[in-house]
Amino acid sequence: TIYNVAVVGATGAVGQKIIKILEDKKFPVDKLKLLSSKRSAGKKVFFDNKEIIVEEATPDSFAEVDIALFSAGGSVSKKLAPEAVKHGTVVVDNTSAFRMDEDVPLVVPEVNETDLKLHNGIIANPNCSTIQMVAALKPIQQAFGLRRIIVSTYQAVSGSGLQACEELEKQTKQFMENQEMTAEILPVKGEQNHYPIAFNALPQIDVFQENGYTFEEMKMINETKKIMHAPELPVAATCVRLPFFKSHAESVYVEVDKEDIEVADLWRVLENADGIVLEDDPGTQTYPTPLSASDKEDVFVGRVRKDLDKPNGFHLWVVSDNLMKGAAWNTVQIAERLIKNNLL
Ligand code: 11C
Repeated sequence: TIYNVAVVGATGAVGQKIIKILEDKKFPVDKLKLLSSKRSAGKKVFFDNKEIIVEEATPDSFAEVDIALFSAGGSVSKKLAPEAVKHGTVVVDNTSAFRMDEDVPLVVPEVNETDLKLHNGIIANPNCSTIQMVAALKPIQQAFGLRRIIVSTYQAVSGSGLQACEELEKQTKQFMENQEMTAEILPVKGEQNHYPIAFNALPQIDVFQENGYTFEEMKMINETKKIMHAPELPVAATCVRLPFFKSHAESVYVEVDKEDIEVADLWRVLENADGIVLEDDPGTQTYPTPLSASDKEDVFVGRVRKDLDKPNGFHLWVVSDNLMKGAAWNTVQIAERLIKNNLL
């Protein structure tokens, strides 16, 4: 069987990756519809050696579309995903619009593929920094149980979009030429204060919530509990933006249920886990970095250490491409699993 597929946000960074992955993975596409805002409509994109003209996304765009992959921002998803569902289209949404809705499965295939069967037309793709953490922690949860998670992130600028990447380039040049760095976008577009990201670290990703945590931190906390089916699991997060373009890194501290576990036990379950690549050998300075993980679809884990005080505590370093497993690849993977499980 082949399917009519729509990509909403086709000219954006994630949309472009989605189109490339559909091609590379030979996704069973009959017709591919590329949709965007009015501003980008008319652009031409190649898919399978054929030119496709990008069309403006409207409520009527979804007639005869089997599956739509949305990555055009939360407000577009809120407006158009329900319209697509009315046409019988199944939506995989890569924004935060529906993630915490009870009737919307929030899925990382290696972690909770079976939640897909509960869908009512919309499946949500989690936040990038959440995806890579739960992918690495699921095999540990399954083998040893999880008692608590504390994560600090080292996140790439591409998570805030193309303009933020341009800002990092501009500030780097300004700094090297002894000029004052000008900041207009980061940490958050539209906020009152902006700080340089070049040669800096910004402990704010997305807007602050009333509890003093940022929205990115609360996404990591709430999405993790939902995906891992662990509403009572204590999770704390500190999210920090750093001046590199691609792939998020995370320092993750976990406490497991068992006290007689050693690093080798964690290595064993991580080595055998789907979508995880273990790169961990201090003797040869082997560990993943944002540069080494970029453009790859896996989640890389290294620096596994036992806590020096807590017998059930472990530290891990988790790195993955935020636009690949963190966004485009996880979205296409969900679509593949919907087909495999007869859920379209
Ligand atoms: C960042 N994690 O790095 C964000 C980007 O909820 O899908 C992804 C936002 C989202 O800034």
